[in-house]
Amino acid sequence: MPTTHTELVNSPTPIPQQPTTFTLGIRTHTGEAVTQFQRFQEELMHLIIVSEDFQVFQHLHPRYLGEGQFQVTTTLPQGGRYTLIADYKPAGAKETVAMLPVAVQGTPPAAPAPIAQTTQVIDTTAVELKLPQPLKAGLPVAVAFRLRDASTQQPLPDLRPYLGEAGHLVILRATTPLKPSDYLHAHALDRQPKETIVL
Ligand SMILES: [Cu+2]
Repeated sequence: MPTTHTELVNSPTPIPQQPTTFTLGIRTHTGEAVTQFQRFQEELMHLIIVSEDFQVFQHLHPRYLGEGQFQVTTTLPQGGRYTLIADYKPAGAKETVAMLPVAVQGTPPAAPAPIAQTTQVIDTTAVELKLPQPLKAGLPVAVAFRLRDASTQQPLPDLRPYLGEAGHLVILRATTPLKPSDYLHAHALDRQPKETIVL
């Protein structure tokens, strides 16, 4: 059981391709605002926004307003159902993950078929996923990503840590509605980035 309660204070109805402001309030179960938070991965709150079909994924850092409230403005590209995943650490308590459903006006376009290849090109970077097989539930697994320049196939010369880590990995179970146990956030084993990042 989380020790805090997370809610959307301003319950907006987002419109696709228009900025929306989300205000999140963190309270204790007796209703008082939680006002002390511990920074982790350099931020007080990490907010993942993901569409139900996984076509939209954002990782944002809401601004702390005081009195237990965080605020962020973002633009969601298409209609449909989304989940806001708020990840934060109240001072002296465990990391807390809260799922907040949000509906964006309109319906999403049909999602493309899931990607089956283990290499994807993102901008100019080729990212290759290396997963040991078979995967077994309940056992630790090393997930590796090899990063190369997509045109030259050479290692990237200028990788730097981001938010204090060489790599951040978010894994979500494809299910509706998402629960905190369907969300996993891991970091690279090594602090210094290199060609292959293992998490
Ligand atoms: Cu973050």
